Parts: sequence; C-alpha cells; structure tokens
Amino acid sequence: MSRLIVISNRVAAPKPEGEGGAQGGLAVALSAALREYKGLWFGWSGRVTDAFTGHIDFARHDGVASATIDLEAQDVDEYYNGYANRTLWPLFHYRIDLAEYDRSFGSGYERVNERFAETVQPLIDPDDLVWIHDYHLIPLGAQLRERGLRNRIGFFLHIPWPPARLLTSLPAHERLVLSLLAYDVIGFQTPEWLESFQNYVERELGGHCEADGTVHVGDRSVHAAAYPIGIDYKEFQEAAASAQAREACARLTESAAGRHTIIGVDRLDYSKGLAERFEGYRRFLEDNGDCLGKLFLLQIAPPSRGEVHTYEAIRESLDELSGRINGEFAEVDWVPIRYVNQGYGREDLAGFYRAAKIALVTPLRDGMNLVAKEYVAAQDPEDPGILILSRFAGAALQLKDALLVNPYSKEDISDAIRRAIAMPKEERIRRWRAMNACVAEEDVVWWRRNFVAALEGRG
Ligand code: ADQ
Repeated sequence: MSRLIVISNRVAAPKPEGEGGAQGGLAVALSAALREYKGLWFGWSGRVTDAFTGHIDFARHDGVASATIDLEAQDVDEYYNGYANRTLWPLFHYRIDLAEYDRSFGSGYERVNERFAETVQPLIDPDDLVWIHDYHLIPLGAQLRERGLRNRIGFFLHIPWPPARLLTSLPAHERLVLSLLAYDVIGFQTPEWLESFQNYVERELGGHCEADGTVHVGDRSVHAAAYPIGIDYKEFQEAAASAQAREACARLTESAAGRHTIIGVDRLDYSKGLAERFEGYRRFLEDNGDCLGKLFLLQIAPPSRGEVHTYEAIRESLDELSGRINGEFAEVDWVPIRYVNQGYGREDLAGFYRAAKIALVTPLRDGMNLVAKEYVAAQDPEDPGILILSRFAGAALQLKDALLVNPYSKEDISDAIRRAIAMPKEERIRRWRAMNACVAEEDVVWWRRNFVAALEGRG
C-alpha cells in the first residue's frame, strides 16, 4: 500500500496530553488519513531562524509522523505575510482592492516553494502519494516535477478560485496557473470555483475541459473536480456531548437570562463580513423595537495574521463599530453585542453553538466555511437552532435549508433574523434534519476518501 505524504504551510501538531483542546477537523481528518496510509506530514514549523539551513525536525504524535523546517524572517515576510496573505488571499476572495502586487513577494513565494521542494523530495519514496494543500504552495508540484519526481501528486485549494477577469489582474498569473498543470488531480471546494478555473484555462490558456473533469492544456492533462470539505462529524458530536460542552452551554444559557442568543464565530478576517454583519444586526435593532432587550449577538472573533496591516485595520474598525452600536442601544441591564476577541476549544464552542437559537454565518466570500457545519452538528434534534448563511460561502451549495442571505445587504440580514425568531418549531426541525443529514454524510472522511481515490486514479 502506498504511503501518503501531506504537505501544507503549517503542520497541525497534536497537543501533548494534558494540555487540553482537541485539534481542528482538518487536522483530525488528515491525521486519520496519515495513520491509515502510514504517511508523513511536512510543513513549516512556525519558527524563524537567522538563515535557512534545510534542517528537518522529525516528530511522531499519536501515530502520525511529521517533518518540519524553519524559515528565515525574509521568507516569512515575503512568502507568508506577503504573497500568500497580502496578494493571493485578498485576490482569491475577490478583493482586488486589497491585493498588493510587490515583486519581492512573488520571488519570496517561489523561493520558499523551492525550499519546500528541496527538503521534502528526499523523504518521498517512488510509490508514495503526495497531497499538497492550499494557496501557499501552488507551484510546489511543478517544483517537485522539475526535480524529477514522478509520483502521483494532488493539490487541494481550501479557498475560492476567482473569476478569470479578476485573476488576470495578478502579474504573472499565467505562470502560476500553468504550474498547477504539474499535478495529477486538482481539487476545489465547490463546482463554482471549479468552473472559474475551467473558464480561465479555456479563455487565457487556450485549453479544453471535458465533462468528466479532464482539463487539457497543450500536451498536459489534469483531473480537476470539486471535493467539498466536511467536518469530523463524529468527533464534533462527541465534543458536543462532553461534560465541558454541557457546562459551556449552561453558562451561556444562564447568562442570557431568557434572551435569545445569536452567535457568530470567525477568525477576524475581512472575508468573513463582520462589519456588514454588525450593520445588518444594527438595522434589525432599528426596525424591530419590540425585540430590544430580548436578544443579543455573541460574536467570537480571535485576531489572526496580526502582522498584516489590513488585519489591524479591520480589528480597529470592528472595535469601533461594536462600541457604537452598543452605545446607541444598550440599557443598564442589556448590551446588544458581546464581542469577544479570543479563541475557544472545540467543546466550549460546541456548547455555545447549542445554546444559540440563531447562527449568523455571513462571509462575503468563503471557500467552504466549517463554522456553518459545526453549528448544525451541535444542535439539539428536538429543538434545533436556525442557520443564517451567506449565499457566497461554499457551504451554501450543500446547506440549502439554511436561511440564505446576501451578506452585503443589511435588509437581508435583518429580515432573516426576524424570520428566524418567528420560525415555528416544525419548520426549524424540518430544515435542520435536511442540513444535518448532509453534514453527517458528507463529512471530512468522505471528503478525504474521495480525494485520495482520485489521486490513486480510482476516482
Ligand atoms: P477558515 O477561513 O479558517 O478556513 P472555517 O472554515 O470557518 O474558516 O474554519 C475555521 C475553523 O476554526 C473552524 O473549525 C472553527 O471552529 C475554528 N474557529 C474559528 N473561530 C474560532 C474561535 N473563535 N475559537 C475557536 N475556534 C475557532 C479555510 C477556508 C474555509 C474552509 C477551511 C477548510 O477559508 O473556507 O472551510 O479552510 O477547508
């Protein structure tokens, strides 16, 4: 049986026993795959050294072998904070206004991908399957091919693929996309992102896409398809049933004092539509005076990517906006927004989700969005809550029974909250059952099996 080599920017190291806090769904799923295939997980350690040495740190946790390398400060600036998070992330989330095109970012990105290729290549045996993840490492497959690697190599993109008209604003876009043709399989979260990719290939590269997913450009053929990622449903249900989750649920319910909780859980990122969400909620408060004091929004949003300026700016603007809304509407015994800038463990989150009557998941653009699926999985089947979901999240294609909204429209968000509050229990249960069946069935194991089957040439 082949081994599986997973390569991603960071390796999700399992926490040592006793430190608490389970891993995220992706880490759990990939760890399970690596155990099944006796593989190796390769990536950046998160540490910075004076000069790149190519030294590899090997570790083994819970049956999963990992190999990590350290990077130089310049690498981190140009590759991670630069090209990945200031160029590709905004552009791929349709924010060309925020995308920065700096030549040094591009060369740093190439350099780090070369460094990954150089160091990982000797660890790969001829029969191994290689699975590369996300926008940080798009050219890695081509780099490995240049070094003579002939293994099956797959790539999965966790974020959206932008429309061709936006992507062409990226200098050297052709080079980036052509490098993808080195893979055997390219996976996207949804058919929409796949279509944008195919459209680019046909318009810009003169390629040809077949109905079975084969993409031809010149003499290269690649299989490109949608593989929507799911959550680890079983693990999340267990987390939701844990004593800690029940405690978290009780704590939030008690502090709500009979009011409805609306929950939002996101990394603090402009793609998540937090300012638009707050504005939609403000519109709801303005238009529904009878609801003042009867509900509140709990927004959990730990800061991320603090070294990138736009992230500092969004943090400041949300501090200000939540303060303004609270100042406008609060009473001595009620604040409309509880805005919390910290992360929580999975058990706590599961408990909070269960205590919330409504979840507001309103990204402006999102590859998939796992929070929407976690919220569904955490509900009480006898009395489930309501998911309000952006139509621009990949998850909207699967969770059709959510209340789908346009996240740019304050009125849409406000109307959906009103509708959710008034929704009869039978309708809540009917909608939840349909969504839950999908979240349970199309889970992370299903995702991984489908992708790996395609990588093995069976899909
Ligand atoms: P993200 O943009 O990080 O992921 P998401 O899919 O929502 O977005 O996953 C976030 C994960 O982090 C969830 O498991 C969530 O529970 C957790 N999380 C978020 N806020 C948290 C908090 N305050 N405390 C604790 N945990 C928190 C990228 C893409 C997505 C895609 C995923 C997986 O942008 O579109 O769904 O990868 O492919």
